[in-house]
Amino acid sequence: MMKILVTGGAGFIGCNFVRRALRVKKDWKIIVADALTYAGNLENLEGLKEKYNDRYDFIKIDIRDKESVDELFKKEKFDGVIHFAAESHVDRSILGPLAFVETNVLGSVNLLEASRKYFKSDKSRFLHISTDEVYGALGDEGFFTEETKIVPSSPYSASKASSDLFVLAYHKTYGLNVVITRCCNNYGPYQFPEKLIPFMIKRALDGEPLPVYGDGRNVRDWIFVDDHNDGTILAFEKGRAGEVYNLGARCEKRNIDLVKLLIEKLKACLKDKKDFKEPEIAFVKDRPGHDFRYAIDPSKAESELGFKPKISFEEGIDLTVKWYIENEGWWRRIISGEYLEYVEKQYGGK
Ligand code: NAD
Ligand code: TDX
Repeated sequence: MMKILVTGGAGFIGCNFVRRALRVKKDWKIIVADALTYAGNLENLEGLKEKYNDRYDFIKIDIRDKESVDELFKKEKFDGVIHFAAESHVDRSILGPLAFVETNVLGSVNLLEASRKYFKSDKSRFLHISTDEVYGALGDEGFFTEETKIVPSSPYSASKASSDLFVLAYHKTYGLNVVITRCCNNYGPYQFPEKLIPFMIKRALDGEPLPVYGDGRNVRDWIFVDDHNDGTILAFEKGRAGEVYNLGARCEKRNIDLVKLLIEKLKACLKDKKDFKEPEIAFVKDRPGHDFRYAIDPSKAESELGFKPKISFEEGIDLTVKWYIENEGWWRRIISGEYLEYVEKQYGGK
């Protein structure tokens, strides 16, 4: 049995990863380590202990706390770490960058230090989940490859880029067995309703206007979360030590087109509900430093790892819209006072 630590496993991508990995990797024991911040939710992992028993465990731990991290690594002797834990929302990083430095930089270095000292063997691997945002913005043309210069724009992406550099330094300096993946924008079930897709669905269901930043022409490259997670497993198992792999599904959309598509999908799903009214789109003040376009070239992951996304955008969006309609209780329960305060600060009651 391989003992794998999954940090941030109670968050959006992490919880989808844990469910998938427990199903397909029958020789893995997964220990989820998560601080349960506003974005982490134990409900996302419900039923796993009962179903997988001694192949699954959860431990509440803050990766900023070096002593607790050291203690965990000393005790468990991991065969691998898959590091999802992070502060992940760009707009929050603009309102308050420090939490991003503490978790994304310091927290990641705490994990690297513990891995270097207490990993079970030289074969134990540290997989760092990074983002295409470290490459900054593209114009109308071109794609991000693994050779693209790192020029992050936001405090969030600067903190992720910084942790990437530490991960690579631990490979060069200490010979730690590391791999980095950089994925494009994910969507799917369990995404916190602050990110574009679930935020717009929530607003539409609540009859509120949909705030599109700037002129809505910014482009994002989208991937269904399960496809990202299949790429994560491949990179963990087949990636070459010290290498970076871009993951993406070649699926660019302008924000405004995506928001209009979501309205159409919601209208189709809710056609029998008389109280659902078509929401208005409100063009609001642009995000400072808003990257114009992201577009991933995933050729290296395709050729070296055999990475191949399976879910089309049409299928993935249908599934996601349906999930948020059917799981209204889930997102209503996580919208706390803190969430309302954040929305007020970010959107000013609009
Ligand atoms: P998320 O915000 O939904 O979840 C983050 C998780 O990390 C939460 O469970 C939270 O409780 C936990 N966490 C935060 N601070 C912690 C701390 N100090 N100690 C322990 N746990 C802590 O994020 P997500 O969207 O699932 O993203 C997961 C990872 O994937 C992040 O590293 C992010 O940078 C990366 N990523 C995300 C996307 C995307 O589109 N969402 C795309 C590419 C890469
Ligand atoms: O209300 C909004 N209005 C709007 O126009 C929100 C929340 C977003 N947007 C725009 C900004 C972006 O161009 O939509 C696009 C997507 O925004 P987010 O969902 O905030 O994602 P993004 O900033 O692209 O970052 C995401 O992808 C890369 C994740 O949050 C990161 O964690 C990941 O690394």
